[in-house]
Amino acid sequence: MPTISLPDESAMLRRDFIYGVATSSFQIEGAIDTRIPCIWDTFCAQPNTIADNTNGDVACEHVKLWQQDVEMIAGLGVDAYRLSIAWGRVMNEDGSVNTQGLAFYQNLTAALNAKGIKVFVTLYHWDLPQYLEDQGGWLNRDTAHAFAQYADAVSKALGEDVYSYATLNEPFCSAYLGYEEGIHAPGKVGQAYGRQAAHHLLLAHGLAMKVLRKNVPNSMCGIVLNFSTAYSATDSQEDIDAARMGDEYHNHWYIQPLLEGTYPNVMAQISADAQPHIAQGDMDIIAQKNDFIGVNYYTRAVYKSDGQGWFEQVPPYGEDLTAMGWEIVPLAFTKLLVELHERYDLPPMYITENGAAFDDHLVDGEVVDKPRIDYFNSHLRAVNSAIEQGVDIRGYFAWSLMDNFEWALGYSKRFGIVYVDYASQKRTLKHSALAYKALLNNRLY
Ligand code: IFM
Repeated sequence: MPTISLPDESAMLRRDFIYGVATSSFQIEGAIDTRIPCIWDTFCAQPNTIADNTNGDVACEHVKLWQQDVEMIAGLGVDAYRLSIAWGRVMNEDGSVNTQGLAFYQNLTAALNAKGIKVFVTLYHWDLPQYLEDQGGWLNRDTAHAFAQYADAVSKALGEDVYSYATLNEPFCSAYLGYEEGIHAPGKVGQAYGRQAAHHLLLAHGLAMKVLRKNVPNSMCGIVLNFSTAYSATDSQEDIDAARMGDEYHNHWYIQPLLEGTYPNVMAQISADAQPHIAQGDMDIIAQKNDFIGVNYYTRAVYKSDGQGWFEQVPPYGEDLTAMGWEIVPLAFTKLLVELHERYDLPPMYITENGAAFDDHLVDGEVVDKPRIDYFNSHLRAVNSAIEQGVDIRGYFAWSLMDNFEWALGYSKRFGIVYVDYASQKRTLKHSALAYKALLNNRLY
């Protein structure tokens, strides 16, 4: 079986480098009857939104099978598990706390800690309660305040049993895919929507950070951002400018306000009516100190000029693609991390997601997923290379622990290192899980 290996003497072979696996609530939990509806329930119920017409009603039945899943996670030998909390499982519409829902996460956290597994919680991985969307969702500033109340309830209940709290997962996806392109819930389309949603998400992060600082001063608190390293399609000045704009619009739009309290220059190229309304003091709230930044990386983005002073993305080319059609470019991962390090005064970073979907098949009880092992091998080495160049990276989470609901693509794409047979809910460790486990067990010092 192919292996995952790192150079001898790599800092990533030290025991203090944290390895984990990651999931999110809507993608695995199921048990829709024990939480209030969220925007993804509504979105899935609309025609032509999800490739295979599925939804999150059952998913991986994790709410039912969580104890078995904890055993499986522990069996992998990971140091940490990154999960997200379903807002609508712990808060009721009237603002009161759903104690049963909270108890689910308290029990989960306790079980993980009892096995020596650090718990990395993400408070918002896209499942906004529908009643908040009915009041404007992320276009309504009040949602940011509601998020801070929710963060207060969760952090008071779970406290410092949680090693790390991330406020948001990938605000780019919530804002751009959900409110600007409309291919994710809630399916709104418009640049002004996308930009305003992004601003309120960042504001929500800042407001929640203040709450977390008070409630859990010893947990590591921060945010998780996704990046696709920006490349120019050609050496022409127009395309180089386009790549810079694409980079600012999709990547730096989220990190620059957090670390420097300003939006990137590309803001000036957006029409005035699409620019977000920014209230006095917002940028200071957004630019709270973070204990860490989580980086999610999957692929790069290649840009060219649209001929009118703006950018457009070139579809992925070449043969080295995942089942998502995403280019496999580990060098772009190193480039991203080193450039972030050179550009910003960064807190420590965790790679909070990295992985790939491939066309997996369960044959005679085995899933031989060599391409995924190769992906992990090359991308872990890319992280190692960034560390060698001075980037402070403290951990790595494989996306994902198990196959799950891949948003607009439903269950048609499999990202797990564990195969899920959705009919029986049987989990089977893929070869990539065995290779990951072997790497973790072989750490020397
Ligand atoms: O499945 C998603 C996850 O929810 C967020 N980051 C990207 C993954 C793969 O698309």
